[in-house]
Amino acid sequence: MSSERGARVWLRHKEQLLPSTVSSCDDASLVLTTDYGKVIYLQKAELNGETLYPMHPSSVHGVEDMSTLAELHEAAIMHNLFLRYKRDDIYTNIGSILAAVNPYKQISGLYDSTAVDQYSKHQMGELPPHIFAVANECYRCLWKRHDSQCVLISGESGAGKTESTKLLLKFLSVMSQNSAGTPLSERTTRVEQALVQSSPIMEAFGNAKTVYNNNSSRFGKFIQLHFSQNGNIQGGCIIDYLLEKNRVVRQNPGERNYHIFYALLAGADTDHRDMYLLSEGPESYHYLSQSGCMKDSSLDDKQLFDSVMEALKVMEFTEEEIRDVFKLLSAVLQMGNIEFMTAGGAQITSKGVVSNVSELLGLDCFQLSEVLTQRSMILRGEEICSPLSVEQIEPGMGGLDLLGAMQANCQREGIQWEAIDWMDNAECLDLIEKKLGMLALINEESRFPKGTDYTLLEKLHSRHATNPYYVKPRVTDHQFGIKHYAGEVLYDVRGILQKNRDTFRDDILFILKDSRLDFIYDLFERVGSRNGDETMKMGTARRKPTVSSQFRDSLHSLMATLSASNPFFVRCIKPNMNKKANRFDPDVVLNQLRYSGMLETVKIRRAGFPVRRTFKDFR
Ligand code: AD9
Ligand code: MG
Repeated sequence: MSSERGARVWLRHKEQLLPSTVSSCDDASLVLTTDYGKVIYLQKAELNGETLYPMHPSSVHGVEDMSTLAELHEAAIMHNLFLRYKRDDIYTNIGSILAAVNPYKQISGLYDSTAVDQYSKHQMGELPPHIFAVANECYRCLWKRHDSQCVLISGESGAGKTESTKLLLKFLSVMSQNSAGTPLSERTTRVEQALVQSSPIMEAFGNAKTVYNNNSSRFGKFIQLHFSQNGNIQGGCIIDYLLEKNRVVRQNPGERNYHIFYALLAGADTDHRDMYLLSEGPESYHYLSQSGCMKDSSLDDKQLFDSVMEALKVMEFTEEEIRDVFKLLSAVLQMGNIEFMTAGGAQITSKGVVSNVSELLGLDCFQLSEVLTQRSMILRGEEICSPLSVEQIEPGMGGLDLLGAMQANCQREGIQWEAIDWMDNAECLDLIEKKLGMLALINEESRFPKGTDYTLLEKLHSRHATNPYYVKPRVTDHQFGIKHYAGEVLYDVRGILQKNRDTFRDDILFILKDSRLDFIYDLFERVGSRNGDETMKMGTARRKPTVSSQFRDSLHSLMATLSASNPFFVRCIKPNMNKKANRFDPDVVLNQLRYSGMLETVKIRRAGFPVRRTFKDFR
């Protein structure tokens, strides 16, 4: 009966189970069309109950909660996502976890005010799975359970984490405005407005087009909201992790710098353009043109400029502050255009650009030229100047290049979030951050005066080569690898210690602190105090925290916060690598289902513990 025309079946084909439909059959043979578009011819004699069997109705029709699927293999889970995705039902529950497949298109009505209203009036499970259902449950739980709530959103680059976050914030801000039925105080509305308006600013300065995502967040973030007893948001904070600073000076082919630079060029009117000493378009700036990618049809730089301006006003930035920020951005762009030639040491050939930069930053032009072409140090109370060669300067112009190689975007997000999932990633995490783990070794070597990238690599290899999660590449001599839960990643040690130390040349810092502009002065005054002036005077190595130790500490504190909260999980899934709507690539999705441990999740949920409460809470 599984071989009747039109029958829905599972076909085992090359180690995979494929959801299929019988398209025709005769006494000896069978033609099947898989849901993912392949046509397969089979001889009936070759078939048995293992290779072909009927699909259970729950799989045929699809279910809102995976734990009610009768068939529990990864193919069935993926097929269920696929069925729903085709109907624009992008959300599916896996017990209390929400799976969200990125539609790469606007689905009408999905997030409008009617939807907000509906989900705010229903309990979890009464309406189809939705990010608003999670938001609502989370909001209700604040009072039901009397503890803090957290939502962990994970997924690879472009899967939809940022969009999900914004939807959560949107829902919560509406709830906050409607709460308690009391007349709104002016302050409250301001808080909600600021909450929603923080996104355009954060995205303009911290997101960029990458090959994976046209609006990729180049930093991790943790958003904390505080609610009053009557349910409105009183305040909040955003903690960011490891911004990819490197991108300001260098981008891979096909990628862009941070959105704000293009927005500024597209949006500033003639007067402001003159004030910021900006030239025409992005093509005149090395930092924007080097990658060969300056535009994308999905990105409207002018419109972004307008929304950032509006947001900055809502956030109460003054005209002067906005002007100073844009001047600084323009100065960064111009820095990238300074050219050098060799004549003795390095000489600046583009004097006009240097004078623009000094004007924008409120610096002395001569001092700036000096500090760009020679390095001065205080040694035993005396100032020693040494000229720099062009080769020494060019990488130094990436003096903004402060980011460690330890950061590989989606993997780094994986490291953050996996720790609190029940998929056991503990051994890999130990390798990275336990006592004598990799981060500790990198730190130790950064502090060690004779340490080099290669002495570090030797130590890593010798201490960890036998760890099953560590990779010692056979062919290259400048890499080490980690087998993360989502796959193996190789890291390059070249430059890693310098990036990890994240120091700022003192002589450059001093002239920046000499700026006529308060804004620039304030900015670098803070860097100075972070550098630790006390120890500098004593001439010893600075004890400024390294990038990796800061990262480790911030993760520990994040973990402490999260452990004290009741978690909700949203797993974002990317349906294809082409950023396209209506395209579900089974290989791409399967890979994500595997490493995110979704299958295990369903099994655990099905084992009879779909809802977990402590006895005390239950009682
Ligand atoms: V990254 O790790 O920051 O590079 P994210 O944040 O996971 O990544 P993002 O939220 O930026 O991905 O989503 C990528 C794009 O997918 C968005 O710019 C939208 O064009 C698209 N997207 C994501 N979620 C939705 C959605 N719920 N509805 C419509 C969506 N489009
Ligand atoms: Mg993002």
